[in-house]
Amino acid sequence: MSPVDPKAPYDDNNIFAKILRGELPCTKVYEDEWAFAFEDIAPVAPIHVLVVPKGKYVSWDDFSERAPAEEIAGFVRAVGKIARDMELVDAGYRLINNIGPQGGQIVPHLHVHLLGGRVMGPMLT
Ligand code: D5M
Repeated sequence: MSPVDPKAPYDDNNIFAKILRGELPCTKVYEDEWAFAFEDIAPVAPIHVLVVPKGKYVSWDDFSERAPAEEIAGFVRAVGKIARDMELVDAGYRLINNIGPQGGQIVPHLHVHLLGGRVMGPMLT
């Protein structure tokens, strides 16, 4: 897949849109009014979950500009709740949000990678 253009219009046929509509399978770990979370297909840590907003947003820029405050709060709270539910708070965990071509974003639906279950390296590359 090619890198995401963060300014491109939302593509209703992207993989995560299909997962949200139930058209593609996933291993679901959480769902509420604002967020949906499932296991990453290519995990890089013992716990590697993708958390996506239910709304149609490509990038963090798009989300922070267009989403109502209630939706932003709901999504952020969901990320925190998933970390608590997975008992990651004491050990710690890492959140990664790849945006656009230089950010390494491949799937054009905003998503947060939640990584846990091992010691992370000191720096991102
Ligand atoms: O990363 C996109 C991430 O999405 C990457 O870690 C693989 C993952 N992926 C791709 N397809 C699937 C399906 N079908 N299920 C679960 N996970 C998937 P980024 O570079 O941040 O855009």
